Amino acid sequence: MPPPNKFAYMGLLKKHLTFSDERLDYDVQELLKLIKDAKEIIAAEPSLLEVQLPCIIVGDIHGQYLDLHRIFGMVGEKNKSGQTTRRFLFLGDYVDRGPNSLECIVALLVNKLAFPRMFNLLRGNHESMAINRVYGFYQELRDRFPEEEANLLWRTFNDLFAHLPLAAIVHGRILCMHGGIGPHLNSLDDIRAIRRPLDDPNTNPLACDLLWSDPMIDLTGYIPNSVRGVSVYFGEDTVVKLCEKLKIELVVRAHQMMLNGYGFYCKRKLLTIFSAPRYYPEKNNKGAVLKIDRNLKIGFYLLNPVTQQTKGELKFRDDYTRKDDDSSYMSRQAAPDYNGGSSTEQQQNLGPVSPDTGAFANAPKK
Ligand SMILES: [Mn+2]
Repeated sequence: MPPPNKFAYMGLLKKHLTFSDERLDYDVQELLKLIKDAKEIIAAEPSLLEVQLPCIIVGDIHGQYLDLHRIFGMVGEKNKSGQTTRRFLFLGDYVDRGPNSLECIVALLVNKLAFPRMFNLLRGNHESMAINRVYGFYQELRDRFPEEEANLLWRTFNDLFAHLPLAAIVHGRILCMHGGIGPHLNSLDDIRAIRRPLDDPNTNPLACDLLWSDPMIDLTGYIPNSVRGVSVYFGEDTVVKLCEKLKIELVVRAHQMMLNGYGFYCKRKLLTIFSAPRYYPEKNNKGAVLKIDRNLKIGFYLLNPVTQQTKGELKFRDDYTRKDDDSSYMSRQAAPDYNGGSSTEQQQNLGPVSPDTGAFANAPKK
């Protein structure tokens, strides 16, 4: 499928087809117009997207623009004419943490405009003001533009983020979201009924869980998510019951770094996909992208944790000791509040990049 004739953003689209590890130059007025046009399409979509097969599902990107390029290259997505051949579902967390939040979100939005049905974008917990104010996106804009323009761009992007759909159902059988499930989710219509825009997704309990919750091993039911400071941990029984109730086969979510890029949970009824390799450099994690064919058969593309600096020397470290099981998930026994430990200690154990928390979401906003 080629881009539409006389596509207004052909120049911008082409700019993103070329692999580059430098920041791109953008025209602020063009960006503002792009956001406005993309918002129009996104706002008209339902809160629960319906996605057809085959499709490629991508987890957290977090400003790692080079890795977004690797993903497009891996799945054979792009050729020089800008043709697109794959249907994508992105699970959110496009911005923050990495060095190129702007390139990532602009690349995705311009593709959304060129191929609205092929590029499906969900909201992550970082697509919200309270979070991307403090985890990198705002600072990146301030570094790249004069203050007034940076503030305007940041507000305009966040206004678009408030309109992003919150979940997707693939082929009627696979439910996808950024964070996970929660006690307020009893039917697909519950998701469809969420009104957007949602400036602060945490004001809607179901939206908050879709963006923030995490699975926990050895847990029954739900408990407060003490590491995130918002939403819940959910146990295997809640996944089993939800699959029965909603007549779905699988839940696919992102939101947590997996050493292998992906990790099954609950006897393969839930799958985490994380697409930002070396997100924790000291853990040398892989990234993964999920491929679902038209017969619902799934497979993975893996991104090895190489960079131009490491030149692949760490490529094989741990390759043969890692399993595709639940090893990256929190277990009830290790939970920070289980034996009187504190969540602060838990986060410090994870090294320089700690999991994002929603504590800021409760702080007074500017
Ligand atoms: Mn997240």
